[in-house]
Amino acid sequence: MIYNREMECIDRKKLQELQLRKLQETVKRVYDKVPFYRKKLDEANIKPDDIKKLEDIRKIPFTTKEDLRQNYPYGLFAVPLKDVVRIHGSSGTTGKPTIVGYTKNDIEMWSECVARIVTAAGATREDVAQIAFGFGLFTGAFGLQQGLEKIGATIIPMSSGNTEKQIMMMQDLGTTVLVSTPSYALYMSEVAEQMGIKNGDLKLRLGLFGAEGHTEEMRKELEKRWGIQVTENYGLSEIVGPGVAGECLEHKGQHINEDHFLFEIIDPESGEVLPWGEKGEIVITPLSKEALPLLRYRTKDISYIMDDPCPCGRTTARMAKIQGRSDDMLIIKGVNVFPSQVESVLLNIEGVGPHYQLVVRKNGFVDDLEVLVEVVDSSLLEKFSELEALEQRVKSKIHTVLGIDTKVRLVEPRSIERSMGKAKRVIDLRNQK
Ligand code: DLL
Repeated sequence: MIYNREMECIDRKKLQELQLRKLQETVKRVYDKVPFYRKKLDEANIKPDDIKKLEDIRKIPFTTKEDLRQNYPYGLFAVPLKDVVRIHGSSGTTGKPTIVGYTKNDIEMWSECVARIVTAAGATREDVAQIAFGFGLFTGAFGLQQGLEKIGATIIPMSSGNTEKQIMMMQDLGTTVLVSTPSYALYMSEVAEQMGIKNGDLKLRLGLFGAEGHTEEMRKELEKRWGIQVTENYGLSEIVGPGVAGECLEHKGQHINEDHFLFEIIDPESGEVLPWGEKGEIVITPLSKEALPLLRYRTKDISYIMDDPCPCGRTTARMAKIQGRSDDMLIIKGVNVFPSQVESVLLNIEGVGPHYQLVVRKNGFVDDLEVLVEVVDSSLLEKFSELEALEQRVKSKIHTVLGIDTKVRLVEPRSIERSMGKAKRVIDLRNQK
């Protein structure tokens, strides 16, 4: 099923014409309505009329999270607050959240985008969808709820946490679709198992997972544990929330809602635009937003774009799995390492479980990486020689794949903190004495 065939199967030339027209309108709107952008564009010596073709976007300076921070909370809004019907925010690790806002039309556009991606993932009005994202300032729960409601699915707004009740409801209410982060889905499967619930006791058939990445290996693990199809979707609050892109059942990347979001890939160091197919930082310009229209927002997410035809029939370009955020990248003894690479390695080793954590410490001028991973069978922890052999195996696998030496510590099952939202995989002790 395709939710909006006209836009999802659009001819590329037509799409580019549409994108150009919307880009021109957006630049004009922010120039007229947002003093920050007028100043920024004046300083760069650009007038809205200078945008004559899509490539002219490259003349426009980037927008960063820091710009949003400095204009906290409403400084970049392009409409008066009376026209804003909803506020959301992204939880910063420290300090104040980034505040975003939506007009009625923005909510309509957002719901449509989510309706498209959940349809692409195989959800229908027959489904009972349990939302296990936290309802609140976070965009995940409301975003998925609106899109799923739009396609006529039955929503169970459980929010995150309270995991045993979550599973009880799943069983009693006949949940068919689970909406959560992949790490919470993993934790929920563990709790279901402890409760003695088997897949056959549930009607679950589909996972709509997002808000953080998961590797192909983790997808297989989740599919096996729950006995379901796992799909992934992507988005960020500054752009709209979930609904920017999502996987179809071909699992060949996440289809981008290109009529609403213009993607570029840049070299994160130089800022130079890279051709599609090359890996770099995703930069997004939303093309339809009224309340918070940003220009060339730097996401810090690293990926690449594919535009070869997808067997599903959609003509929209697809983004590959996010490899990591540029600020998550660790440099261990001169080698660039993303936590997702370690995840792939660990999930291919028998005897260790899918729960892990990376601890980074400063050791003189270099950074040391310690990998904590749970053993599947706790009795192993008493068998010293077997334990050491497994530790060595993990160490050497990581060395073969990533080319770095790490410390490896095998720990008790269930000893690593479980996540009900976005997992914290990296513990950074570099700034601690
Ligand atoms: O996480 C929006 C969202 C909610 C997307 C629910 C999908 C589902 P933020 O809290 O602002 O918004 O965080 C955005 O999360 O820049 C990525 O680093 C990361 N992220 C989101 N989806 C994925 C994904 C929501 N599929 C940040 N893979 C983004 C990897 C993801 N990272």
